[in-house]
Amino acid sequence: MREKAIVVSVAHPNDLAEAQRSIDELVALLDTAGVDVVDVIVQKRRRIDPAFYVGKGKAKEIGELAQHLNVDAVVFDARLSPKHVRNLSSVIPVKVLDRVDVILDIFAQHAGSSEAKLQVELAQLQHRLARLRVAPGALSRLGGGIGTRGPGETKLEIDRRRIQSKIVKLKRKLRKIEKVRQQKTKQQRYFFRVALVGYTSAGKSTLMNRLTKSHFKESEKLFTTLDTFTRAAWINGATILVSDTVGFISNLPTELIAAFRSTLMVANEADLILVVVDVSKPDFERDIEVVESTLRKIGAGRKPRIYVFNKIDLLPSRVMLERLMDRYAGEEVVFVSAKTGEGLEDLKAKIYDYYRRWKEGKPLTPVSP
Ligand SMILES: Nc1nc2c(ncn2[C@@H]2O[C@H](COP(=O)(O)OP(=O)(O)OP(=O)(O)O)[C@@H](O)[C@H]2O)c(=O)[nH]1
Ligand SMILES: [Mg+2]
Repeated sequence: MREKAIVVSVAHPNDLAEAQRSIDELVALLDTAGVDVVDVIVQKRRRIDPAFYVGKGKAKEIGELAQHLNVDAVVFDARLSPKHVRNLSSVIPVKVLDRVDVILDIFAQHAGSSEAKLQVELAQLQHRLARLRVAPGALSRLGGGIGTRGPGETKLEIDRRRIQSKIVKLKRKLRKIEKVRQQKTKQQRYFFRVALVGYTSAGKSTLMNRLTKSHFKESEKLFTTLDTFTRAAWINGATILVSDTVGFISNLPTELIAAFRSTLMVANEADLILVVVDVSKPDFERDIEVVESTLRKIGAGRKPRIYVFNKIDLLPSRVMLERLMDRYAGEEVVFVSAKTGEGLEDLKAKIYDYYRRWKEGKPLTPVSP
């Protein structure tokens, strides 16, 4: 059954467009998590309230509205501090959640492999532990549904010491899995390795399926892929290993980056990174920035890369495509549609170029857009 929620955002008066973009993304995240947004409240202020995030009066108002609209949760488009959660929960009679809770919830619902499940559980426990320090009351009345789902026994685990010992155990299990993976990557280093990275829903899995003739799940929902899959592609007779990876998003919770470290390492170990970008989004350049900063965080900032500007079939006109091509002329950019197949031959030719240089032992110089 779908839940209902109110979304709350604090917007700087000079940056309303950015706030709206972020709200739209949060609404899409909530939709993926199974939650309908029945109202959006935007409060314009220059800085957030240190105690109540939106200010106490506003928080009370939101609490009343939540009751009136009979919603299951109030979701703040932010990363709330534990203190915010505690104070807000004292005046809002339903679940108080933030962007991190929503992303963690989606990850919990989509985790398939045992490794992904362990990684999500670890991230959730760490997130919960941080909250517990200040807001134990707010947690105990979470109930069920969004914000409370977990792949393991985490559900209503609220005892700090048990959480801590669980974290230790999870980390140990994950290290074991990582060792096995490292063993595998050692065997793979004789091949040229390409990693697909990019914003969530950019079309990484669709491209992966095209390049390697596979059938991994593609979906308009966010964070469909949480595991790393590697398959071979044959380009001009060369065997090239292609890996699909978990998507990025702005403000990807640090807990998740830490927990998914070994999954994200695939980008680090690759010889070449394909940054897949959905150029049908008007603000795709922002997505590129997010991807770049995430790559830096995981230590892959200097890897050679090709920018794969995807979904060109969705651009409103050919003129628009040509304008984009002009703007990026001379850059390491290929324009494709993973859906129609347009541009894929260009992409393969480019990948092959890198492969040849790698094979000849020539350095693959990093590029920037
Ligand atoms: N029109 C169009 N749609 C595309 C194209 N490439 C991918 N899509 C669609 O975009 C959506 C997301 O594609 P995915 O391949 O699942 O994206 P992803 O990057 O793997 O996303 P996550 O795994 O969720 O991070 C799907 O509905 C695809 O069918 C394209 O070139 N054109
Ligand atoms: Mg995917």
